[in-house]
Amino acid sequence: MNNKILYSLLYKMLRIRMVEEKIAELYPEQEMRCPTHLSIGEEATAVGVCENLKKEDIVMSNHRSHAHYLAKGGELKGLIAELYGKATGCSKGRGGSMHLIDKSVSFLGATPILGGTIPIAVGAAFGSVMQNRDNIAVAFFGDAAVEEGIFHESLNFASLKNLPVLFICENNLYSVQTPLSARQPKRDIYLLGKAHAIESYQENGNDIIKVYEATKKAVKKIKAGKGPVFLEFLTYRWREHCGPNYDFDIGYRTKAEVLKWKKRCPIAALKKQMLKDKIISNTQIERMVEEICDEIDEAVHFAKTSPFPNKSDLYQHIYSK
Ligand SMILES: Cc1ncc(C[n+]2csc(CCOP(=O)(O)OP(=O)(O)O)c2C)c(N)n1
Ligand SMILES: [Mg+2]
Repeated sequence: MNNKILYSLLYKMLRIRMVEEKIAELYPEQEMRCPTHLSIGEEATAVGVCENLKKEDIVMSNHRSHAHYLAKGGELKGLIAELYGKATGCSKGRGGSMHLIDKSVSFLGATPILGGTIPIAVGAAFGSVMQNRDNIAVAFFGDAAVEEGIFHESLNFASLKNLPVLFICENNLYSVQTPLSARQPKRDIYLLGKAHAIESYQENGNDIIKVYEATKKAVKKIKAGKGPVFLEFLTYRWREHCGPNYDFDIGYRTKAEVLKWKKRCPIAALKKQMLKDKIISNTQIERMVEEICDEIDEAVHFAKTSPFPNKSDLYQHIYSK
């Protein structure tokens, strides 16, 4: 992999991490009033996948949406302002954290109804085929979304029609506070893709290079008209399901488990490798951090000083054309 790509992967993961850490820091001020689901610890999947996409390639996300939005090129100021419910937010302050949209980069949207965005991605891919466009559509969803009926209907149809869809399951082992073992039989999730005759693979979702390479291969196949691909990435959420805090004190998982996964931090791993291979220096990393810090401060200032939507505009921007 060339150095430019490695640099970009590191920068984008670090940026997402720092943005979400800032959100966690500011959240207790209670100026952001929407529920927020942070992807801290899971940055490699969003970045490794989206690095392989073109601007026209469509992404559908879910309740844990910030990383997907930013990795696809969604505007940072629009994200932060949206969390503050401001008129300058990417959804004009109507949506909050779980309803992000930036059509300028084909981030068609996030909604929190589990599995609900999977058929939309499939429909978008169907539309692209009918209109002779060569973009693909990507659906990001968690391990719990595969428990929804619509997941199977969507895979069935995509497989039948050979549609250009990439299914990305971010398996972080939990749905809210319930482990996978209490919800699903003992089998690998990617096998569900195979059951629908879709080429399917499982990969380490905390290894950005593995995520990037698996996605690259998948996108190449999909763009060659050879039908959908299903990728399951194993990863782990560090903080509570919804909100800025750590939650190992409430008993559904141990601190030791969280610490074990923190040692598998995708950002630390890539940084270590790039330093060892002398692709980047500590000074360059410090400069990266400073640049991102400035960008985040500017976005927070923009959000805090932006106006709330006018009451008279209440019924505008409810439906997207
Ligand atoms: C249809 C539906 N049922 C229940 C919920 C409540 N809910 C919100 S997030 C969530 C867990 C999702 O787990 P997963 O898909 O693994 O994603 P993760 O939160 O782990 O990223 C649930 C049950 C919902 N949003 N939609
Ligand atoms: Mg999960």
